[in-house]
Amino acid sequence: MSRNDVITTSPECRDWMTLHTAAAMEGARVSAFSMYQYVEKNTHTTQVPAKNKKRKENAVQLSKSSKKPKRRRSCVLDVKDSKEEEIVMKPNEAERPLRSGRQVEGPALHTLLTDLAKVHNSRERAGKLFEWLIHPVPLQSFFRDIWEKKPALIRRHNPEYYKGLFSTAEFDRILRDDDVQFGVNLDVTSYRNGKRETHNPPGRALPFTVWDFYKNGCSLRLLNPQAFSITVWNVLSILQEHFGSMAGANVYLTPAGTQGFAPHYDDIEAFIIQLEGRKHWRVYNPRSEDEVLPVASSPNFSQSEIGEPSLEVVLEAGDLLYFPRGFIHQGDCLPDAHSLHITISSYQKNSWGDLLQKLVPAALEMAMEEDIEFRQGLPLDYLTYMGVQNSDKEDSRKAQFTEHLLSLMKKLAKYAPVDAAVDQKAKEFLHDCLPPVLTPEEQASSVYSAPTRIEDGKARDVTAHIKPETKIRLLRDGIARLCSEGDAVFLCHTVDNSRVYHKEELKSFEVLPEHTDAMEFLIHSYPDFVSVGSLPCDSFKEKASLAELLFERGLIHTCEPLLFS
Ligand SMILES: O=C(O)CCC(=O)C(=O)O
Ligand SMILES: [Mn+2]
Repeated sequence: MSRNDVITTSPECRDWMTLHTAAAMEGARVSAFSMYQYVEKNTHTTQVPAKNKKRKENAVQLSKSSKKPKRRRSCVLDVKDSKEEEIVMKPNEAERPLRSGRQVEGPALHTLLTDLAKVHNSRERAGKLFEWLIHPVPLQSFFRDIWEKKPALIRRHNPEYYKGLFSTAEFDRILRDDDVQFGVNLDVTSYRNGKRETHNPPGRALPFTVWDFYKNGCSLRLLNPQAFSITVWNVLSILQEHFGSMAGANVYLTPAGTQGFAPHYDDIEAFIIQLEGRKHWRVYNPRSEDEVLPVASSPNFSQSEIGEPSLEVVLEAGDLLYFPRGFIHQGDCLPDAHSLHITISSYQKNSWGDLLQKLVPAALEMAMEEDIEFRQGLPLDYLTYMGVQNSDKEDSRKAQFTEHLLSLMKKLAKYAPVDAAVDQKAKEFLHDCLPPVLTPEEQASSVYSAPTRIEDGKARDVTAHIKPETKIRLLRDGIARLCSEGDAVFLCHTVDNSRVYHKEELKSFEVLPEHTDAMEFLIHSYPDFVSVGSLPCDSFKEKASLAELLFERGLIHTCEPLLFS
């Protein structure tokens, strides 16, 4: 370990370490000395199995590197320790609290969400919520220095910081009140003596059984807490707008002195939020370039496959640990404390490569349609000199073949329908999105507060009075998008999505030609309210019919509550 790799702890931390080390040493399972240190160990090499030779040779003259990844120095930020703040914060990027007053102690979550509900622009609201999550690291430096690059620990010394997000009591309430199914919504797991097991019985996860598993040392993973907890739903539905990519979550409850999962890496950016108790975490750098920002999660690893951790820490309630996809991790509970954490995730399949996966086939389709060179036949004999079985053969035709192929690939770029491919990504995102949790104001000024149309078994005529001066806007910035399908234009939206991932199809409806300009105008006007009269349609009838349609579908709200009669 080089001298620079050691990040010193604050004096408070060292006292705390001494105090707790003795307690930890009594525990049989955990290495007490390493447990309470913040240490970076980057000098260890881990053996990676040799790659399949043929796989490399299959690439068209493109060599694939299997180099060790660059050293990644994780970030430790102790909010009480100004020296460590300097690791990630420039002096002029000082604290930017959401609210005035004390800065280290964030406002309780419910107060924060109430305050955020008053933020006029939903995108700004999303940014502020993310700022709160990673506070006091400024947004800009997080995305510049940490995101997708290295782990970061924010040690807060404030067990209340994330209070209200989720709790063991809420877990119990959910098991009692909701239809939680083993294997679908809840996993019961253990990792003992290097063996990872799942213990899910069939059927509904009733608390009586679930807590018995827990008592016997099993971990519990609640797979989609957003479906059961309004707060988690609210937080994720706001954050997804900041990421422009689905925000998901899992909750993990682990009994004292146990571990529930084997070492592994995930295919998402992970924000581990410690809610209750403590957990000892070990995080390991990706083992090779191939495993940096991987496209899929790993299998379970054995301890001998992963080398030494680059970050080892005990998370306390209120702390945040971030690591990018590809960083192997494992967490275990100390003998004297249980742990409850929620992992908020994003950026699954949201890379340039994922966009290219949409773009390249579409470009090829266009090129084949428009360019005869792409339709000309392959050489009669190309199978005799190309392909893996001929890879060691010397043949002058090979160079000619690859050269022509590369010239076509270059040409392909000219046909790339970039906007259409981005729209494909956008549609997938809209489908992945959680529906918005409406603020009281949004609720009061949208269709959800429209008067009932049924009285004493009789349907009533209720008319919404949409006038030229009625001011409207989309409910949220990210809830709808215009997409073209052949000659037709559709409005895809999130408002009817389910809290359960992909339970519903992507929702959309066709936008009439006389409404498309107005729809675009409305989308681009956000966050401003615009009067119905200002919509670019030929007649007020057309303007009002679009406003009515969007209101009825719950996509817009009005500046002032509408009048009905
Ligand atoms: O808590 C654990 O044992 C594992 C949790 C985990 O893998 C995660 O949060 O991504
Ligand atoms: Mn994980």
